[in-house]
Amino acid sequence: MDGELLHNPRVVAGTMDGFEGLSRFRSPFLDPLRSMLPVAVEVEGIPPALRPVWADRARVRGFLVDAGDPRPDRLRIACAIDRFEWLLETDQLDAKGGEPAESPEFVSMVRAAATAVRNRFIDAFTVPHCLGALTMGRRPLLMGVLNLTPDSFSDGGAWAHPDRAIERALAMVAEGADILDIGAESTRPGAPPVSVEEEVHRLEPVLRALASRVRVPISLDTTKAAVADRFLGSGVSIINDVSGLEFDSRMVEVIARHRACVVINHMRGTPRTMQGSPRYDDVVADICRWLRERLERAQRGGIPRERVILDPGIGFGKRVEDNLDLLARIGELRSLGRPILIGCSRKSFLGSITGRATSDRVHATAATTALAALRGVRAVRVHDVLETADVLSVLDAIDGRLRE
Ligand code: HH2
Repeated sequence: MDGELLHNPRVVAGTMDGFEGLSRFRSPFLDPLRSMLPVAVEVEGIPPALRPVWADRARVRGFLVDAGDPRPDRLRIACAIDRFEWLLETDQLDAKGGEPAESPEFVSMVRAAATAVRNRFIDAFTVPHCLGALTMGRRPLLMGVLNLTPDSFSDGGAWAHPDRAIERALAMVAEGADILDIGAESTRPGAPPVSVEEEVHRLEPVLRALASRVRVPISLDTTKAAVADRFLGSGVSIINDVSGLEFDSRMVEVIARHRACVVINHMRGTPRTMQGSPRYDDVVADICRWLRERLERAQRGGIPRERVILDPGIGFGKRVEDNLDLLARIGELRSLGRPILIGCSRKSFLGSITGRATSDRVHATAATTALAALRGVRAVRVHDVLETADVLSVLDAIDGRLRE
């Protein structure tokens, strides 16, 4: 098996912790000072009986090693960023005159860890979609939510009439949305499914009107290949599939054929079942592994990885503490080497913390937006566009001082 899939490497600690977005260092591979700083990578899939042997081999190779994790297949290895990079660029782990050869499995693990470090420091992405490309950098893109549903958890019914929906879409663009995310089936816990015909019926007038009227890319929040196929190419250029390409076996083919961009979102079960006692071993590691597998599957199905955005699915089959762990450790997902998008907007875990109703969670959402921006998330999906644009503008202005 491919080393990255087997070892699920994640950069877990180092120079990037805390409010790293305001670090004065630029890309470590351009900035020699930063490249000397240490990072730690956690890997899984270590044969338990070999863990002490691999730990010793890693120490000989100049790594700091923590082999004390109670989970016997895990290891943490740390060294300077530039040494990880050097290991990728050279064949220094392969046998050299006199040195004992490392086992291919060990080499594969170290290479996987080094790839995670390289991925972790990607500063900007260009993500092609059907009608152009998204530029995703230090200032996260703002994805404005438009639900054409009677039953969405926070704005159900508000934009169900096409005229109101179109007005709201244009207002969101004026307020600073970089992408519009339009959906016609609620994914709130317990939501009943909607037929293809009903979904198309809700979307048709709004997407037809917006296709020629908005300059920003339109993302379609759907899990149905038939709905995606119907609207890709007529204004829609991104598919936001909250099921992570799970629900409809034709979805990958449709996205690949249209050369669309896709948001792969993590969900456990279905909206009807997802909140039934969700449990994870290690929520961040588990979701990182899940996203890695879906990314691989998408690539095998003909969607180039350059067109994939990954989302841990805040609130989709997660307890409050799972959502908080994901946010606290969101930077680990950057080890996947793809832009991360998150959607915390008005969600119930914010209500659990603040005690506020859905319509009164704009400040709570803003806190998650600020955290996401500082931890290197590349897009935020929100209902309150104007307020979020202000949060991002202030952060960007401060960050800009470091670039001068
Ligand atoms: N959250 C919702 C819907 N779609 N897509 C992505 N990629 N990430 C998310 O976190 C996400 C999403 C749920 O929010 P909302 O659309 O407001 O509610 P509903 O699903 O009830 O329409």
